[in-house]
Amino acid sequence: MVYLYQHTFLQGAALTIHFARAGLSLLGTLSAPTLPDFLTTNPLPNGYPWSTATAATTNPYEQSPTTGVIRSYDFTITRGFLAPDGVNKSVLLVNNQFPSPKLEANWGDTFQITVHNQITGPEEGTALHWHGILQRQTPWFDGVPSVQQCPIAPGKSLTYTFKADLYGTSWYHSHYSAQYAGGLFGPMIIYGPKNAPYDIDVGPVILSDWYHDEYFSIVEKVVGLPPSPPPRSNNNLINGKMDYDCSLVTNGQQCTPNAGISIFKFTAGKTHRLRLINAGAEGIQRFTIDNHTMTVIANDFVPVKPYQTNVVTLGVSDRRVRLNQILIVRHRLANVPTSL
Ligand SMILES: [Cu+2]
Repeated sequence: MVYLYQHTFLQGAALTIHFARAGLSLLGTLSAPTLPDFLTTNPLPNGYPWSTATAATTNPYEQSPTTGVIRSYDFTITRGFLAPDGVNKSVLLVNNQFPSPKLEANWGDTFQITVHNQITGPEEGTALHWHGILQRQTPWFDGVPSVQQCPIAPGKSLTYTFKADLYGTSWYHSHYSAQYAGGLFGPMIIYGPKNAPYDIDVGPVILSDWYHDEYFSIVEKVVGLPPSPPPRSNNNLINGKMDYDCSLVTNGQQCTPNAGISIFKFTAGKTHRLRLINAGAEGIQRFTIDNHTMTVIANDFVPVKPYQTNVVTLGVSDRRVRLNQILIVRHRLANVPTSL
């Protein structure tokens, strides 16, 4: 279990960002864009992509609008070397990024995501799972290999087409082996009706445990004979970044100290929405902000009656597959606005 108590929150002032690690996404930097209320490159009947539907009058699990708008993405998955916390290691990248790129749509749009498997050194199959999506009309695009699809073979491609039938914050990840513990995950934001007011959408805050060993060696240990419990993670990343004490590296891995932590910009007096995601393989996360109370407004893809708390617990283990897919679990998400 991993607990999280480290945050850096800055108000306004310009800062030097002291990491320059090609391949890391803009998430957790001052260049990360805030998010809109919804995407506007599409029809807006009655002022909204979803017309007159509201959180109070619609159960998205029973009905969703159909906008007819296609959101196309092109993903190329490769291996690369990256040092998210200063420790250089092999990771899986989408379009050369870690965490993988953000997916965005309005409620009722259709995602169309073409995935190219260019994983080499070694080659592996892959498949992407769109966490929380109902896939009512497209169960074959749920992305679990050997259940709904064959893995995408090395050098091959597959286009996933499915409706953004729920709204809120979620994520996607590889469902093949333990590839997502090797970095193959990214945020998925579906804009929908608000059930609580806020001023600024800060966007994804991805919490993830992090292993310096290769994911395949972890799988080998956990499913080997005799099986051993999952190893403890080495670190805990926020938006794919964290510092690490290089004196703890004993296996010869390259380590650069003070790699740099994620930075978020807040405006005093405004209410901010944080989209918390536990994208970890094993660790439960507890999220707090020193001296602040947060209001939880949604859990997974479900808007909830807002309630206040000073700690949000995000589990990864609602369901766990322990056959040949250790570290493949279901994950809880939360959307948290907080006033600063
Ligand atoms: Cu998932």
